[in-house]
Amino acid sequence: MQHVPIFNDYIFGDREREKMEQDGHFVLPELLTDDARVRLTKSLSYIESIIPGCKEGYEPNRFAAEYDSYLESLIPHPQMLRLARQVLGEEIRYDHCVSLNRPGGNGGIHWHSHGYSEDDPRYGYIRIFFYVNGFEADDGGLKAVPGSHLYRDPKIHAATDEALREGWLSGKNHPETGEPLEIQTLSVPEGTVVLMWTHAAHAVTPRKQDSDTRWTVVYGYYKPGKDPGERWITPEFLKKTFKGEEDLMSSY
Ligand SMILES: O=C(O)CCC(=O)C(=O)O
Ligand SMILES: [Fe+2]
Repeated sequence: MQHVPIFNDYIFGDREREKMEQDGHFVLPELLTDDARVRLTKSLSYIESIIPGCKEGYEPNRFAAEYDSYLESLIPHPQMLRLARQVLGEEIRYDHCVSLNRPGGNGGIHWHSHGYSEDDPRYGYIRIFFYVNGFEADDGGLKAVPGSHLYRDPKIHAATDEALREGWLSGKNHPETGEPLEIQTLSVPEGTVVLMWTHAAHAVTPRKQDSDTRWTVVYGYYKPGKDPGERWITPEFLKKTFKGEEDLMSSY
């Protein structure tokens, strides 16, 4: 199958990998091509339109790639897999594709982290966020805590920045630099891709009432070897095979 490019040129070498290891996330501004942004906006608008009245347990946002062939085509896209492998190494598995559209008035999401292989850092899991039309810090903006991922805590929770500072963050330092852990707010231009290790503490600020929809989709990939837990893939979709990438859907 012909793959239309989705990414502009970028560099992800030793220096970038080191920063990702140190911070827990890495921002690739304006990585998405104009063509990919247009197609993604169309696909994500479609997903959003079919949510009302959808089947419980098989929501279009949670199983986005199963409802839209363009979103599906990105799972084995060579540029997507190259990027995932630049972080995780050669052996990778697909975990989920979830739309994260946030219309005006959307409440964002509280501080949290996710899990995978808590006891063995050789196995990693990343989210690849496509912020199709970007965001401002105070308008559906992603926040993170550089270094928090190194604690490999899958159960970080806090309702506010204050609660996080007084709770989980309190007294914690970056294990490598020794600096106190601090909240970082991001603002990113359209077409930005953000990579994030699964144990990183992150949150999203509410979308302003009169803002347009923030179009976003996330793809999860991991290095196999541990139980990834529940994957948001139906048994039918799990049977899919992608040419040259026959292992991508298997769990281990
Ligand atoms: O909506 C976002 O930007 C982030 C959502 C999130 O926390 C996630 O997909 O894990
Ligand atoms: Fe999350």
